[in-house]
Amino acid sequence: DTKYDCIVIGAGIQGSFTAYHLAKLRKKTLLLEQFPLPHSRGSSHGQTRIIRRAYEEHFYTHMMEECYQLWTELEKESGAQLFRKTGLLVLAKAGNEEYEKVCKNMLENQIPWESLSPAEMKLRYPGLFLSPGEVACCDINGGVLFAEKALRALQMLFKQMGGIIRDGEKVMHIKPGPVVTVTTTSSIYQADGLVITAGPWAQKVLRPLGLQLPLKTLRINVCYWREKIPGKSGILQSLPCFLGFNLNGEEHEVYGLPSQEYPGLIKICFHGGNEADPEERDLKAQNPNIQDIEKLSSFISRYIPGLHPKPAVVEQCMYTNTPDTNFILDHHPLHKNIVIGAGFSGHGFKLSPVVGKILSELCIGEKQSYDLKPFRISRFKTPLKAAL
Ligand code: PYC
Repeated sequence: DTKYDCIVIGAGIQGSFTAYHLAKLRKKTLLLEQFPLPHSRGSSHGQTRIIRRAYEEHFYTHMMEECYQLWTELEKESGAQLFRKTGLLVLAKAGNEEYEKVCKNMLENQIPWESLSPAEMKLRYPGLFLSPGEVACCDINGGVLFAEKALRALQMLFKQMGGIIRDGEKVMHIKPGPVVTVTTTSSIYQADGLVITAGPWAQKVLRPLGLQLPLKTLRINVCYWREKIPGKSGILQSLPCFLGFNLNGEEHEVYGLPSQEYPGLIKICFHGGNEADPEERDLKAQNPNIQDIEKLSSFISRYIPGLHPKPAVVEQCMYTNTPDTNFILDHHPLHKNIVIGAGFSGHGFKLSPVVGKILSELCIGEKQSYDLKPFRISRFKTPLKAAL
């Protein structure tokens, strides 16, 4: 039978959480993925992601409350450990606007956090050297999510609830209507509702539906670093997840987290990269953006000098950024039974439990649990184009 209640296009973390919620609501759901699973072509691969409540925006901090509950629920249902608490350090120059907003938000929302004096920082993290006039605070319950394990757990539970996954099937055509028809490279399916969570392929899927969203796809260098002398700096044991705002004069945030991928290495990256077509990402991987890596090397020499200033491993990941880095969670402006989740802008993984809930509610026309104003398509100018 090829008729479903809902079809979800894209089996990354956002699509998989959406499909899981739909299956929980007893909707007959098909999850489509263009590549054979598992794969590392999009934005949901790798072992680790940061989880935190430390956000500038109240609405994300608010969404994170339920996300923590849903991540715990997923751990219970799957029997897999998916979270490790390390704390999340936020580092910045004193007076940095983003830093001030994050602290204010944590204070106002009664998030467990602490401001750390230079003496405390030195004591706790002897391998990390802040300069005078730089400040630090900690989101105490921040930590690491085990990304690929989470994706696998979700897809397993989705299938156990009767959900169908078809991987290695690329969507070739979508015909809107009261019943949506989706043609893939091997089949034709129909559904009452469609959710598009295609990650960096969102624009390619949406353009034939007359929608031109202001999305930029970026190729991110995911860098792993080793100690100059193994065990000497203690940095691998002591350093928790961190975010650095405008340190070393950089416009991008720098972030780091203990590496689960490579024992003995630590993951430290820029929260940004160069524009790239997702099809080209791996073709150009031999030639990573050297500038990014040189800037990271300079950051590391200054702040964490116990690390070797050349990355031991460089991998790639894609971000899909909106102009304001807020997500797109909305109906298609003309076809209300087509729902779009896009533009996760490099910070969507931790929020996927609630994103999936929101997209499932939009798809089946249920009352919304969250105010979706920050996520609407109408905040952009002229998103509608004549269908090709
Ligand atoms: O949102 O915490 C975050 C994050 C860290 C690295 C990429 N995104």
